Amino acid sequence: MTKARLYSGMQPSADSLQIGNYIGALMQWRDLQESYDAFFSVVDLHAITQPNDPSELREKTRRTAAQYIAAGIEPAKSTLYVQSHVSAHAELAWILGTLTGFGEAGRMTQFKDKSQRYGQDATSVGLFTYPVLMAADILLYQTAVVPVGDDQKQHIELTRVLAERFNSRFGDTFRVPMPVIQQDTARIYDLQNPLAKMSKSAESDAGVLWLLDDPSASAKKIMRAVTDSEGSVRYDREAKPGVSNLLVIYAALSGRQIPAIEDEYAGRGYGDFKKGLAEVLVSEFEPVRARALELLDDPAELDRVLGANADHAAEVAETTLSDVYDRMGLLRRR
Ligand code: ATP
Ligand code: LTN
Repeated sequence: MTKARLYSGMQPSADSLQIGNYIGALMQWRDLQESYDAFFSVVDLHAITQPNDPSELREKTRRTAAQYIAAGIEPAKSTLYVQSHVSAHAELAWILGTLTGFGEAGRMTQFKDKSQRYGQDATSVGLFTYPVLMAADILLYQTAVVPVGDDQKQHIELTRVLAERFNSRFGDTFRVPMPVIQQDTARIYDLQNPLAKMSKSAESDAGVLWLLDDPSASAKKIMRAVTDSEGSVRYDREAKPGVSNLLVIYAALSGRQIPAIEDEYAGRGYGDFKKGLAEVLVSEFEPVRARALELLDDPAELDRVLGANADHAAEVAETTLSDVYDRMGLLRRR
């Protein structure tokens, strides 16, 4: 039996991924690649919706790919490639843009947040159409499931709407994908501001745990994480957002349940708990970090792997794109 298709991606928007990307996305990807025909892209065309230095963008793209592999995505098993290597993404995005309402795109909360943060002058049309490009990524591959963090749920909903709209106007062309959101780890929060999502592009670095950071730097950030004055290690998202966030991270990285961790630290202070978490984090991340740095030592080999995977992705994508052009009545070149 052929496996159902899975698609996901991350932006190369920093030198290192953060732990929210790892827990909220990569850990699921690693497990899911066993049972799906998985495609994972480094979405560089999405990343350029923010200003980028060209040589830094190249470096961040390789680094993101290296971290996928280091975290356990296997390029021999899954298709791991760079979005801009497959021109069909930009082409289908144009097509889908013609089917997307202006108001519909304007209701995307990520756009509203980001455009507000950057101001009108720094908000590009590309940022506005970001979710349309994301829909193209997913629909090109006849994707069944899309594992993401919960911040991407609205974009997947738009993708479904666009797929259904196209299918009803032009005939059955796209598979309508389903999001897969692991609820308990769907949102890791900033260590200094446990009400905000941890993010690669956070304004301050103090609350972000980086996958490629020196382990001692990460341990220090954990020791300084915001907690509360109660002093007991107990999960309560409303009353204790800082401690609850640390518990979620602890549970995800150790594979243990939150109540078991609460029991272990009952009657002990936050200092012990944080030390325990720092140890778990270092032992999980150290091999990932070492492997990523090793891969980055040989960029030619990394580029070769990405190129070969892009060839496969392009083949699949072209089949869908050519069907789309045909159904819409674009005259095919002979
Ligand atoms: P940026 O700040 O550049 O937008 P980001 O760190 O928010 O970056 P993305 O590249 O946008 O990360 O997202 C990659 C994947 O990681 C997505 O599936 C997203 O839902 C997930 N993700 C990102 N941040 C978190 C988080 N704090 N908790 C859980 N999942 C997350
Ligand atoms: N917008 C996504 C990244 C992304 C993506 C995708 C995720 C771009 N294309 C396709 C899943 C499927 C984000 O995580 N910020």
